Amino acid sequence: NTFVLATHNLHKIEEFNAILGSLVPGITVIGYDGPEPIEDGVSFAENALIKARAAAAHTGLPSLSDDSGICVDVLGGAPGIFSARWAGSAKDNAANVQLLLDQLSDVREEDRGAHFQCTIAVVNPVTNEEYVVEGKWPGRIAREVHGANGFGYDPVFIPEGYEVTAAILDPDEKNQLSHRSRALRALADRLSS
Ligand code: ITT
Repeated sequence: NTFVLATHNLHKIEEFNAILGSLVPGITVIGYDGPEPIEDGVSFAENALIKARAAAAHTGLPSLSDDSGICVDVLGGAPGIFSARWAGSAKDNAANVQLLLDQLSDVREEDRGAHFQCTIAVVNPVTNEEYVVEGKWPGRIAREVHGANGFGYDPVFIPEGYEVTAAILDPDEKNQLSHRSRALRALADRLSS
């Protein structure tokens, strides 16, 4: 019941461990710092599979990956798979968030809808099994950054049913609601069936 988690994003590892611990007793997720493959897929699922296949090939162990991002309605689903590098090739989170706020500066309240998406790929090199599961978290984009918890676009994402950003929520609350927790619940169902 040991899986390699193919990510270089420490926030994802933290959230995986916090969520999975209670969901799938006995599962162990270990980090993987092998070479980063080129993510040239055109969808979350393709990129998630690229990362999990690379880790599986490198380690010979069952591997997981997380490809995620924020999809903004009025931008036709962008930044989407480009969320980590929205403002340029460096993964500069403050610049990414600022660019998104600037792009939406003239957009009215009712048109600021968005969702987070998380796609998790599972690649088992022993059984040759591969699949993806996904989770979405609906909400809208705030007018300015608020809050210090979480990571990425959390300071500008107001979850549906809330008036504060995901970065104001405490980590436990985010982990009950988030796209990542929804995808991990789908994974837990799959693993137990
Ligand atoms: P790995 O590829 O190494 O896993 P990464 O951060 O580059 O790390 P992605 O290509 O999947 O991963 O980009 C995901 C980006 O989407 C991430 O950098 C954030 O900007 C955003 N994102 C994903 N999940 C998020 C969350 O729960 N809260 C806020 N932002 C999130």
